[in-house]
Amino acid sequence: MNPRALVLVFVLVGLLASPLIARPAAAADVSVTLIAFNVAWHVAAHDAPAKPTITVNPGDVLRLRIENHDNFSHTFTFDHFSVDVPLAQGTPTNPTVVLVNITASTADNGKWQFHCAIPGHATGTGENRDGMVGWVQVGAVNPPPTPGFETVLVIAALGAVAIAVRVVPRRKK
Ligand SMILES: [Cu+2]
Repeated sequence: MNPRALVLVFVLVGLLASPLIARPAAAADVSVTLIAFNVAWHVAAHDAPAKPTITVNPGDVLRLRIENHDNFSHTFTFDHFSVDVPLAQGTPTNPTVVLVNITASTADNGKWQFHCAIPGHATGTGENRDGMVGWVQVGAVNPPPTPGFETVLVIAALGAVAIAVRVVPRRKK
């Protein structure tokens, strides 16, 4: 293969491979207010749905402001991230506030359940509790689609290289 063709090969392969080695989005701070109210978790407001799912990307820091608006105790218990903090009784206007930071790594990809450990507030075991529960989803809900688009790109790159090698005139010796 002559040198010009070789350069073309490198440029094409580099261009076409660049999306495949693109870095993930930069890590972000995700600030969420999680409210314990009427023996249920809500994000940001009482009338937000119970059993919320909070979504973050790997590398993000989830900065939770946890408020207890009930006039009895709760806990914020998150087995996967080894968090278990008590929440003393509060009121909507004068809540008990606890700050919890959770750093999600790629090893945490998946959907993880948090709950309240006060007896009767959540039932069941492990990741399958019901009642006063919620989830943190780290990363995509579904894994990325099987390589289809990338395969097409690679085939296109190889085709382009083959054409380039034929079109680029050979140097006369
Ligand atoms: Cu509780």
